Amino acid sequence: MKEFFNGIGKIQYEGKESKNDLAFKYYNPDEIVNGKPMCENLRFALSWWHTMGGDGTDMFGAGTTDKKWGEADCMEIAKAKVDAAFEIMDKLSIDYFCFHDRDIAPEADTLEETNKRLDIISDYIKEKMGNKKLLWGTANCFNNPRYMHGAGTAPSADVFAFAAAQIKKAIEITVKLGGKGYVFWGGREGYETLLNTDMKLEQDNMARLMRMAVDYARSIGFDGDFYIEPKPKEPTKHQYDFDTATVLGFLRKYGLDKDFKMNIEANHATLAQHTFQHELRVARDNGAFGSIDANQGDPLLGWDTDQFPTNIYDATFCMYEVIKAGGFTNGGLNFDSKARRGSFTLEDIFHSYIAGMDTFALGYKAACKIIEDGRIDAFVAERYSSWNSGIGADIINGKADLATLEKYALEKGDVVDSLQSGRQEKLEAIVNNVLFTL
Ligand code: XUL
Ligand code: CO
Repeated sequence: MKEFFNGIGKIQYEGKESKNDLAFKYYNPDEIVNGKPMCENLRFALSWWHTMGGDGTDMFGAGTTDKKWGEADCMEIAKAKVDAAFEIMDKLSIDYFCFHDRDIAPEADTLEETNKRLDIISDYIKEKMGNKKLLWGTANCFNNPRYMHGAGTAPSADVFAFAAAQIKKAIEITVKLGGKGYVFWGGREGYETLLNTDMKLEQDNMARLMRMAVDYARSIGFDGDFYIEPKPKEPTKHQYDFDTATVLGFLRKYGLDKDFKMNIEANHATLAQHTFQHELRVARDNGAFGSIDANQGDPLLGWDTDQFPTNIYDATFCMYEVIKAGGFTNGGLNFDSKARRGSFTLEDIFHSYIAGMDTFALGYKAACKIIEDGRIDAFVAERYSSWNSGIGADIINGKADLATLEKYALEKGDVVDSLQSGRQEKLEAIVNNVLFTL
């Protein structure tokens, strides 16, 4: 078997004192934290599109990294890609992977031939998987020109039908490979101008497609989770899956809320002018937390840079939400991230993943320690303690109405004296204190 990354061995955990760039400083897959090995708490996944396909091409220039993997025809290249992907996963101790249909097998001239290619490559993946698992699969319904006006929200019924056929096949492959998740990300499901758009019909149709997908997947034995991955814009000016709150409204309107959870992506949250933690909190509070696309944007750029996550605070607050949501069930941390265009060598793949995995290992430990320390949670509980008894409990239990509250307020007089400081700076200092005594 050809080795693609000569000179790079299995990445070992060497601890925080290590100066070996090709070693984990914080991520120790077998270390028990919070009652489980770190690998089970974090469930890291490789993204096929960025890692195996992304060659650094951007709007202003050609690729900078050779990601061809093979020399012969396109199917030999697709197989070589599989070999290289599993070598990366083995060497980095990554247990899961995610893909779009078109990442694993290139589109042919006809749908029939494209599907044959998918059969061949998914058989090959199945053979090679060993102990690796598919976190989720999805269909790329945004790249081909036929989807220029959308797929499930296309004005053309023929395009909708084609997308449905593509999604059917992507679900079949996901099930065949034992995937526990299936993602809808609506890259072109939105509009550029309302002058040419029947927004209601488009959204009704998207819901129809999702219902068909759920019904079909369940009928062939898919017992995993469906996810919607919110993103407000890019490539489309306005995308219907704007953010988690918007998606929840959509799911409830169409009776899909029992079938879908969220796949929250950090850089999509920031594009929606939210924090990553905000999106996770909205999902958690609504029982809709599912999975994570881990990455980060650049605060000075307004687009989806998909950088590998290195911000410890963001990772900490993310993992705090994940722990409070009860941890991952079918979901995990998929690195929907790419090395910078200037980080063009194959070795940079390893540096990038090591940086991201170490960041989340640290973030996980920090989140556990914040919870164990208890000061933050205790402060929040105390801040809302007026709801536990007296008038607060009466309001919550439905025993109060406007008339009883008016009577209460008239008797009580002004309540400004009952206010307490929000202590934001104190709490931020507690977080720093916990982080830097890890
Ligand atoms: C695009 C994006 C996608 C989805 C899967 O911004 O995040 O790669 O994760 O289609
Ligand atoms: Co994503």
